Order: sequence, then structure tokens, then C-alpha cells
Amino acid sequence: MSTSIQSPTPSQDFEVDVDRYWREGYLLAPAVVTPEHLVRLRAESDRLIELCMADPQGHANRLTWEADYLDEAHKAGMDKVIRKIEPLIDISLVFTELASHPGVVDPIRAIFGEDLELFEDKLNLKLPGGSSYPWHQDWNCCWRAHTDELITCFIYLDDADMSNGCLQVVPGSHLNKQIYPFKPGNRFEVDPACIDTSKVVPALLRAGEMIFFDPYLLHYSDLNHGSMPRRAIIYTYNPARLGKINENRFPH
Ligand SMILES: O=C(O)CCC(=O)C(=O)O
Repeated sequence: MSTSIQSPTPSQDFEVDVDRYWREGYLLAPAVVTPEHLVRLRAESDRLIELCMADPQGHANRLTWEADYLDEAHKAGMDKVIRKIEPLIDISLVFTELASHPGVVDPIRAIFGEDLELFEDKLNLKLPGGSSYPWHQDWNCCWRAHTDELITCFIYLDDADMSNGCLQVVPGSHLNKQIYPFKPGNRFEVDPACIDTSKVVPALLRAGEMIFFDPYLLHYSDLNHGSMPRRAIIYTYNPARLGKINENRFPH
């Protein structure tokens, strides 16, 4: 595994390195939320879990469950644990507001060089014991029906490291929009044989810090082996000139 990782600079010095983003396919960024704001974001995450658990049928279209992603060896006690809530903003004013926080959207606006629309929004919970996300490219597995003019922002709600399943990326794997073949019989996971493990970089970030990345970037996260959650709010944006192109993500 590569040790050359970008480190987020303190926010007052943060300058969006647009060239670096396009070269490496991702950029780390400092926290733009205060510690008090972070407390409110975590409380909102708890509220949404309660809301969805109170009416899982009513929220069925927005929920995925850990039990559907964990293998037998890791399933015990996880049958009623939510893996992901998506979409989010139609049930959360707090996360609607965060999606347009200048500290979140300004770097993406700088990278695209134009205004933005929100394309996708989700809360990945990765609670203790939570499942992995195998190696994949978001555009190839999930967004082929849409534009590839997309930038994703991960905002961690908890400190993230290798023990609780931080995001891991392969810098430069987005270049030339290369599509890596799926694992045989799979329409999500890239064939692990294609991953050069010597190039993998973990995004070891503290709560509130962010990673922006390209829809072709190879990325992965492991099972949460730790005792702490690794929650992340994930927003994806497209250039505003394309309009609101993913409105049908909202459950009717
Ligand atoms: O939450 C994670 O660790 C990974 C999420 C991810 O890769 C995705 O939602 O496409």
C-alpha cells in the first residue's frame, strides 16, 4: 500500500488544488463544519435512523440493510442494522443545508469552473460490524444512465481509519475514463485482479474532513472491524447547466 497520502491542510490555508484533483482523481479537504455543527450532524444521523426504524416499510425504498451485504461469518446481530439511507435531503433539513454549505460546494465549483446541482445524497452508516464496499467505479456500476460530469464529496461524521473502514482509493485510476472489468458474474465489483495494491491510498481523515473524487476513480472500503461508527454523508454534484437530472431518485 502506498504511503504517499495527501493531508488536509488547516482550513484557513486551504486552497483548492484543481490540477491535483484532475491529475489524481481526488482531493482531501479540511473540515468546514465546527465541532458544534458536527455534534448536530451526528444527532441528525441518529434521528434519521430512528425515523426509518419506526417505519421501515414506509422508508423501504431508501434503506439498505447490513444483513443483505454481510457474509454468514459477520451477520450475527446485524439483521436490523441499516447500512445506508438514500436519498436523504427529502427527510432532512439539516442535510439539505449541508449540501449547499459554501465550504462543501465552493471547492467543487472551483474544480468544475461552474455552478452545481445536487445529483445524489446519502448517509452511509458503517456502524461497528458494518459491511465493506468492494472495489468499484461509481460511473460504471451505478451511473451509466447519467452524465459522467460528476464530483462526489464524502464528509466523514467520525474519525476514519483502517480499523473502521475508511475509504481507500487508487490515485490516477480515473485517467482517460478507463473502465476496469467487473469481477466475473458481478455488475458492481471491479475484478480484484485489476487493483495494483501497491498504489492504494487510504483516506485517513478526522471527523468533518472531506474527500472529493471523480466518478471513474477506483475506490473501496473495508468492513468496520472497530467499535466506533464510520458514518459519512455523501453528496454528488453535476454542473448546473445539465439541470436537475436525477430527481427520480426520490421515493414517490
Ligand atoms: O461508504 C463507503 O465506505 C463507500 C461508499 C461508496 O463507495 C459508494 O457509496 O459508492
